[in-house]
Amino acid sequence: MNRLASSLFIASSLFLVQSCSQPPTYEDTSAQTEHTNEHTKGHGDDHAASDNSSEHDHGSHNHGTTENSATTQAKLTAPAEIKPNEPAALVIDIQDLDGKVVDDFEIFQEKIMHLIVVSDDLQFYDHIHPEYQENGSFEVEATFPQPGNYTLFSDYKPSGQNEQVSVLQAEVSGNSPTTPEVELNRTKTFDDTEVELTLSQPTLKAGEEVTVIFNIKDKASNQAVKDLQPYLGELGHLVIVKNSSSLTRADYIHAHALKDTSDGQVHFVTSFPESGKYKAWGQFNRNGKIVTADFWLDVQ
Ligand SMILES: [Cu+2]
Repeated sequence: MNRLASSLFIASSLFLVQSCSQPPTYEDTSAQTEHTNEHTKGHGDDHAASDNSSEHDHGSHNHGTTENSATTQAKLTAPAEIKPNEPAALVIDIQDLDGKVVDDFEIFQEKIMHLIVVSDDLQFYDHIHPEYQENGSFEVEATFPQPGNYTLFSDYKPSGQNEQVSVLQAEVSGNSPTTPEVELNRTKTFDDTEVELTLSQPTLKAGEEVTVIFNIKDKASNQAVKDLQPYLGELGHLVIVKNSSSLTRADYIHAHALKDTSDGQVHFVTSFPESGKYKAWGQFNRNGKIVTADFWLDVQ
């Protein structure tokens, strides 16, 4: 009970700090209100079930759709004040919809939890991996580069259940910078890597399946890269977030790379639930160095 008391204390102090601007932001906004009494808990093989579970999911794999309703919720405990560029210790507690601790998870894509951190203007992206402690509690240090609001998509798989995406929010103190314009460039350079994005359709339409192709070249040689290695068990990962005033689970899409494509090409199949502007971040592993290639997409 000690731990509960301290986290309640921190949560309530966070509420005080943030209550002037908006509703308490430490609550997971993705959990649905319907309560499930049947909380099936898988039984322990100590997360040994790593890659098998994701093996069937390759290809199109949208979490952004409403295919499964939430069976869990996440609570974020953050420092009362988060400052730009100072590592902040975050604690994420996973509970069922009745508030009971969920403490049995499966590893998927090589990790027990994937945490995608974006600034609400979608300029900043980070993909980090909280460490499991005990009693449903995960810890990670995150650094937020600029003042403003951030959304954290916490992706995990309670044993025997569907993968869950819980949405958390954090606020970084200071004056938010003005939002840069949305650019729709299709070729961009990321350090020594040049990436061209091509799409199977000339116009992206809501609800239509599309293949998103990253053509990855070495900048110096201008040749397709031949040094791509698996990243978290796959040729690449693609996260897409819809530009919205307040981000929810429905704004989050995570697609996995198709297999067996030619050198320097990584294909993803996905679809967009609604029209609007989206930001896409493809992540690839060039011989141990992770390249994050981001592009804006305009969906009609
Ligand atoms: Cu991850």
